[in-house]
Amino acid sequence: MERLNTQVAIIGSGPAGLLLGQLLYKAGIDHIIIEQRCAEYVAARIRAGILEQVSVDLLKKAGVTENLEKYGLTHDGIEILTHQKKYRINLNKLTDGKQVTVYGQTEITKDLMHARQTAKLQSFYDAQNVHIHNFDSNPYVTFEKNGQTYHIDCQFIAGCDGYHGICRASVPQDKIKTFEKVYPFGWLGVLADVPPVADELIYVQSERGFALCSMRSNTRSRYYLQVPITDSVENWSDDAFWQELKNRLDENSRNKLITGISIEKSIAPLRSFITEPMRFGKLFLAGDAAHIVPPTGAKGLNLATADVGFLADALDQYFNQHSSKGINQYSEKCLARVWKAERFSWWMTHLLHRFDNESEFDHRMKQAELSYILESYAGQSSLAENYVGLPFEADKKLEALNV
Ligand code: RFL
Ligand code: PHB
Repeated sequence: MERLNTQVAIIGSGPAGLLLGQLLYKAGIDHIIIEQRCAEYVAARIRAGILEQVSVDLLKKAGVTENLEKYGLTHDGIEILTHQKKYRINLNKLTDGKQVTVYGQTEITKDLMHARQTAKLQSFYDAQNVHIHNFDSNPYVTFEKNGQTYHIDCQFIAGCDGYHGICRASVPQDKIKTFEKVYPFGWLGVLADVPPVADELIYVQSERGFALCSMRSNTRSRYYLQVPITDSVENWSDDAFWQELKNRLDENSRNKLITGISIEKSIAPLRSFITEPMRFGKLFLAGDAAHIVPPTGAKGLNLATADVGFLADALDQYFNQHSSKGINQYSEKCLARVWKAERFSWWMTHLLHRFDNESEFDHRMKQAELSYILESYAGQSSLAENYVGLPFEADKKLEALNV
């Protein structure tokens, strides 16, 4: 058995684990990443596309924005299409100058992995039988790789191992509470090397179901269709996908749509899920290990980076300023943000998707709510404020009203 020692053991090398590693490195904190998959698999996974400004700022702090600054596309608005009518949400004007950045999670992962390699930081990929132990007192991690057993003693464990990981599952049932909503549909996603149908994202509400026109660059598009959860990718030829997307678009977009061969096609289930608390002694959960949002609000990756930002600060305070304040506040601070992002993602999902079991009354209420949101300045402002990412500080305009 090989025995190692580090300050923080990070389980999982998704964006949460990798970004945490880079922020800890910048703060001079020793850590090791343990990942069950191979590096090539991790670098190739296709997922999120939209970054809030706070996520971009954190990546900047981690020193990994060279490519993002070169290839990321900043967007000042999004469009919502309903009943053949498009509404532009001017994110920039409605939020006093904020924007979002289109830059693929795949690219972020590659940039972080590259930075890690350059700094010669220690990672174990292909780790089998990963287990965490004693996180109430003297934590350690065990795993196997190439027939060798490893034992890593550490002061803290960061559970960044996603929704199906072992960290959350290792917490005794009576110490944890979870909240969950599973939706009766999924998103069928297609990636294709064709120019996007429009300069900005289009969220589509239609009687045939939700659709989303997104992108990764000016030459690579990402499109999604709401499909029943029982559906499978094999039922969808490329032609069938493009035809159904056209069916859900307005005439102008339909005519402009450029189709092509899909380079990736998959169905993602939609789920809302929250874990309370997010700290268990010397174990911290971060990112999808602690919470899942349906992708409609583009919040999953952004929540993961926000958690990791809080955790890196807390560990910096602990190791470099000998203060436990940050680690004691970690769970509460994250959850305050998590619940609001969960609410927004649930609400966007509810508003824009077709629910087959909806009563006529509920359906009409939803249409009325959508009309209100899209036709009122206050309504659009609320959507925009949430979409670009809620501020970390108190609302100054609201405070000014109460003096
Ligand atoms: P990840 O990315 O799942 O990484 C977890 C890592 O842990 C590893 N692991 C283990 N390692 C060691 N031992 C074990 N026992 C382990 N078990 C698991 C896994 O192999 C993996 O490498 O979680 P993380 O880092 O928390 O990152 C979360 C994000 O990936 C996720 O929230 C986003 O992709 C969600 N998401 C979006 N978020 C956004 O902010 N904006 C978007 O536009 C957006 N679009 C999306 C999305 C997610 C989607 N899908 C596929 C659900 C679009 C889609 C379609
Ligand atoms: C994406 O480009 O993958 C994407 C964009 C916006 C979302 C979800 C996914 O709300």
